[in-house]
Amino acid sequence: MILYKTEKSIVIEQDNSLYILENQDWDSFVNDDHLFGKITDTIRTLEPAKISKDQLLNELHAPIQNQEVWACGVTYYNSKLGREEESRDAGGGTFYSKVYDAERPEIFFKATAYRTVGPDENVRIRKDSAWDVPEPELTLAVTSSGKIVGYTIGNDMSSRSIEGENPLYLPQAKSYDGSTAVGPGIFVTEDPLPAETEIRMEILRNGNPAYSGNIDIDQMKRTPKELVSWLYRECTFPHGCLLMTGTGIVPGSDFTLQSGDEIRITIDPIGTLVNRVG
Ligand code: DO4
Ligand code: MG
Repeated sequence: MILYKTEKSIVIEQDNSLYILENQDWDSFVNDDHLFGKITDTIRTLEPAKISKDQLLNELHAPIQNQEVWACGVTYYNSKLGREEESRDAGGGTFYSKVYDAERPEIFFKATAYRTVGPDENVRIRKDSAWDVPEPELTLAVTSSGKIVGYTIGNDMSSRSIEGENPLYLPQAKSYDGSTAVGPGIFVTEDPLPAETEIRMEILRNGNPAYSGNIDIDQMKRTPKELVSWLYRECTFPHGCLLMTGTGIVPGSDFTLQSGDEIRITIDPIGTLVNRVG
């Protein structure tokens, strides 16, 4: 089942039917260790809504309210290679292979809802950056207690020129207005996603394919639970959080995003997150 957020309601999609919950607070609804069971019980009491999926898709907001977005880095071999390449001249190359092999993962603060956009909204590239990419990432919906109750799609927009100039510039490369996209909804399940779950990204420029890539989540070096346990060691999350699990899709060094590019990230069964570069 998938949970969507609109301006005034929460919408549940289950077996091709949509159910609308009015007057529900997103934070308290989602931050529940028994979310799957709660939704199952709730839709038993409701009639399917008479709106189409297309209508719903036009009204979607990012599935976030007071949650913080955190992100993990260098969790895929491709990301280690990409980071080593971009920071070679700056002498940062060895940090990335060390963190790839270390017990402690790289985890960084990415955004609040204020810097996050939802489906069909514009992401941004920084004006002081020359080399920019989207990072398509499986994103975990985690409760206050540290339980993973669902999955969404995240785009960890990144400035490779700023990150490559000096690893200490990471927060500026990663966190700025419009640097984060999540959605379209939260796929709620009690089971881990299958290992062969695929992340696909397509970038369209003037309607033509400019880049495409894909990776299976079993190429991730760490498990979602492991990443959550590191994040929750010394941080509490009163409303739960969203945790991006890192990218395994790294366009070649000749690729940089341009204004107007359309970024399409698909993870079945979550859906497709579409954003344009503003
Ligand atoms: O170390 C830089 C960030 C890497 C990252 O965001 C990723 O691997 O997804
Ligand atoms: Mg990333």
